[in-house]
Amino acid sequence: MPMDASAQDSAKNTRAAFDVVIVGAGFGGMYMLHRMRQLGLSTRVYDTATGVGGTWYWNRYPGARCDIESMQYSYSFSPELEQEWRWPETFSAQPDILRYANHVADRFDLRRDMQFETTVESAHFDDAAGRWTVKTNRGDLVSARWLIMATGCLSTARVPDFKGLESYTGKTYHTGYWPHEGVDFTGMRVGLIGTGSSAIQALPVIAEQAAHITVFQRTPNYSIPSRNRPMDDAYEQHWKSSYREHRAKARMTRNGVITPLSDKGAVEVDEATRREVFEARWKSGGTTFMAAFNDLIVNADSNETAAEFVRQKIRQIVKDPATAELLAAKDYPIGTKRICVDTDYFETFNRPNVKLVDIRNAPVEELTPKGLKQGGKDYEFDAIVFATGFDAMTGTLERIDIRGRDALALKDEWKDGPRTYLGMMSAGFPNMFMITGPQSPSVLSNMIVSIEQHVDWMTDCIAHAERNGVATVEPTREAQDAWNVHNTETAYKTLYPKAASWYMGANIPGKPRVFLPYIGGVGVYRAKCDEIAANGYEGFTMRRADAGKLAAAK
Ligand code: FAD
Ligand code: N01
Repeated sequence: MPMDASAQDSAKNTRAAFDVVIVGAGFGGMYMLHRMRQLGLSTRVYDTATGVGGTWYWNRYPGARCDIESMQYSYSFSPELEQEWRWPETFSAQPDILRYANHVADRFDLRRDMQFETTVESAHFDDAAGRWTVKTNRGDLVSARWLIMATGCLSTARVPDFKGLESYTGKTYHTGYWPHEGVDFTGMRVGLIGTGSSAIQALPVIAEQAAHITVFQRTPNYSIPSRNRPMDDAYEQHWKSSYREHRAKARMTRNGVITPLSDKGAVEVDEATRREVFEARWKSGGTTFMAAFNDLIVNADSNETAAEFVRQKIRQIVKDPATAELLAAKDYPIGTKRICVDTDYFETFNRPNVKLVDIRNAPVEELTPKGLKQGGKDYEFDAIVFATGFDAMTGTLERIDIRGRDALALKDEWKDGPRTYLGMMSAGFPNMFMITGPQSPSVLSNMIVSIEQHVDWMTDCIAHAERNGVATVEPTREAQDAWNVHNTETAYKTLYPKAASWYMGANIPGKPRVFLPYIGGVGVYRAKCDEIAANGYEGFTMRRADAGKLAAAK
């Protein structure tokens, strides 16, 4: 992994002033840096990691793979990059996406403005100066006019605070902080906790190596086979020959992905037709299963037909009926936790070295020196894998001591859930943008599409401010409140709030139960953001350095 030279000499920047500080060197931070350079702004990027890639740097667990097709999960900002890069598979594996991120960093010479192995600990806004003061764990104390949080939605992995965690003497791993050198599970007795997307991808691969693996499941998940395959040359050419049109189309879809979306509801057709449609989607594979009908996330009856179809598939695949029944999710609608995509997940439970343990009513009691105790039984493991997810969307931001006007703490402002305007800015925190922040489409979309949309919009806004002598940009409380109401109302028109998911903050004890992403759709959201900009940044207050208001909120 190429290491940034500047990481060695962070001391020289200890008191530097930049136009822009970006926190995070994933796809969001990388593209933002590229755009800020185009504006001629001096920029510094910090990341805790030793290299670029964010999610794809950290999540190196076996089987890690994208659930958006490779031709779509990639940057669109450079036609040359689009043409020259070749993806080996239809759904890219983590090492290929990380290679791509490194290629982009090289191609656009991004590393010279990046400082790795550096965690931003605090960011305080100085009202008088109209600047942010940013402190890192390496002693840097820098200031910037613009602060961009490119910190990611799923970047703070969480191990539940199991009693006795420290007493366990075997190896522990979290899928979100996987060792770079990989892990050889050969001959090991492994415990896997969690059955979300990460576990669903990791299990089949680990099971091939391990002597035995015990999977502890609290909630079963719906998963669709990915049908991943080597990239077909003709398919690649089809995309590359008209990338501009494809990208333009993807930007206006519901979730940033071009996928054949039915114009019919599931309950509008007869049972035989429905089965045929689901069967075809199951055969072609991937998240597109949820687009089989246009009402699956709003109509409980329609949703149930899709859920039951998947349950039947599980019953056909898994030979032991009791295990199949445990794996078949029944008490929340399909798709309201992120739909999973797998390669041989359910099939893996037919292996003699794999055992499923239902812990819904009998949680893990404690970790012990040799393993763990659950349901009154002691299990011994050489390694325990936590696939227990993330403190999503707000967790990473709230771990940084962010203080806006009058030392207002973001954590306090958000104690009942995030409060943002468009998921991009929060009132009281001038000049601080959040790429794919809470209450934006973010995790409900092809995230590269959403990242590019945010970065481009923010770049235009910053350019507008720079051109017009604007010192601070900040949303009004009224606009923010209206967006919060809209975000919640939109979510409650769907079935999503019915699941205890991380979208609702339900996976973190004590986290407020509010729907975190914006579900109105990528295309709708983009049009709204564009309209706001065209109307002179409606809902934002822009102040000149002399405190005169340039554009008041409407
Ligand atoms: P990230 O990639 O999360 O990067 C954020 C960076 O900020 C990290 O490198 C982190 O170290 C750094 N950072 C955070 N806080 C600090 C701090 N205080 N100081 C310094 N650095 C900090 N999305 C899809 O669209 N399709 C998929 O198939 C898909 N698969 C995924 C699979 C996994 C396992 C996970 C976890 C996520 C997946 N996602 C997927 C979502 C994925 O996070 C986004 O697609 C995208 O990579 C996010 O890029 P980002 O730059 O916004 O954030
Ligand atoms: O995390 P998760 P993830 N005791 O939160 C269980 C993206 N992603 O890393 O459901 C026992 O989904 C928890 O149980 P429950 C994608 O957006 C994409 O798998 O809360 N179990 C659950 O089973 C995804 O949604 C891909 O009851 C405990 C699991 O741990 C997001 O990242 C691949 C527990 C956590 O599942 C997060 O996925 C990977 C406890 N105390 C990730 N605490 C693709 O395929 C938690 N669990 C593209």
